[in-house]
Amino acid sequence: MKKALITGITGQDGSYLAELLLDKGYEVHGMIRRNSSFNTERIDHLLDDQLHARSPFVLHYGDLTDHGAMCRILNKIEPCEIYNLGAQSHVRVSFDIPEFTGDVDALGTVRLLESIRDVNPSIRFYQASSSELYGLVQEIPQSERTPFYPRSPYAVAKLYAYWITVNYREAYNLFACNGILFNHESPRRGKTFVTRKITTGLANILKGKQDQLVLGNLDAKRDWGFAGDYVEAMWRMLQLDQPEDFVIATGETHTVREFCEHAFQHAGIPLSWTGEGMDEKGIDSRTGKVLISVNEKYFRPSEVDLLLGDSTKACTKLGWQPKVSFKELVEMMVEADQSI
Ligand code: NDP
Ligand code: GDR
Repeated sequence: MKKALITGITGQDGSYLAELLLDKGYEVHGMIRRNSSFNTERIDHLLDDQLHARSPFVLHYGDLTDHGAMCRILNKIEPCEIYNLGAQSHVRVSFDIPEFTGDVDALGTVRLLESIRDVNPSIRFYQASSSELYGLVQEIPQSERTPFYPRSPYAVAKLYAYWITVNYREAYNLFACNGILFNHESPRRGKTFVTRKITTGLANILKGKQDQLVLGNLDAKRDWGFAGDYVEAMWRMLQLDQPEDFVIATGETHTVREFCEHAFQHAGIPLSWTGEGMDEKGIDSRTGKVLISVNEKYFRPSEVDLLLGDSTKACTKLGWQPKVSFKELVEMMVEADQSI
């Protein structure tokens, strides 16, 4: 039985990847952080499944800031694949806690790679790299050959993680791959990321629990896919004969405003817009009620305006393609939040 270790298993992607690997018959191990309250909400159903046991699913306390703990976990479980999904993953928050973000996202990656070198250099390694690496637009669409220009402490930390992964592949012959994943969302997306903020806000408005949704930059364009599709690409990368880096994206881009329009439309509210910049408002066209407004506190000191990925290489070499369209993704998230 193949054994995998996932860091960041309590996050959105960790939960989908754990399901995928268990379905493939893997023994799945996850590294979790000690928390003052429960943080296993996204994987509790897998822990419950243990009672009816399909494949073993085991959690271990550890942290990407703790090299000793990582070495102990690796020695104990002897995984053949490691998926490094753990990170301080919020771009806006990284401006407030840049040093911590660098410690976890950048140095955490080299700590894990060093543990692999120490414990077993034949372990295959997946690094959760990000389209945030592209930052300031150099080229559209963005592919594996597009130059990087990171625009946040998060992206700069992920840039280090990207290159240290490449370096360990070249210097020590490790089987180490970067997946340069564009934004991917789901009903399990953290509620402070814009898509889920919109769909939870909309559900609250419909239930009368919230009057308005307050957002930041409505003009930002993102290439949004479904997280369930994207974890399949991670797994495929580690099954290759040779380690390589891949862009994973849908090849479509939409503004935050378009995401709002489609979400509200799907809930039966036709939106129209008035005003500009900070004064822009999203209005219920039937009643004239203001449902969306803009507040500068959600703006970033430096923004990434446009992301649009070209995943031709993944299509050719991994046989990977996204299955869920933008419209289907928005509708899935709107419906899931309305049913809570
Ligand atoms: P989430 O924010 O949902 O999950 C992040 C995970 O990392 C959580 O399990 C969190 O644990 C864990 N974590 C945070 N700090 C540490 C630490 N110090 N040590 C160990 N674990 C830690 O992120 P996603 O699932 O959305 O993303 C997964 C990875 O992919 C991240 O690295 C992210 O940066 C990257 N990425 C995500 C994209 C996306 O669109 N979703 C696109 C491109 C890259 P806890 O639950 O305790 O907070
Ligand atoms: P992003 O995702 O920064 O792309 O990083 P996020 O959903 O936070 O922002 C997307 C865009 O929406 C704009 N925006 C807002 N964002 C948030 N969070 N809240 C708001 O109220 C709001 N209003 C407008 C943002 O300015 C931005 O332009 C995500 C994370 O998952 C990273 O870990 C990952 O690497 C990248 O995607 C790819």
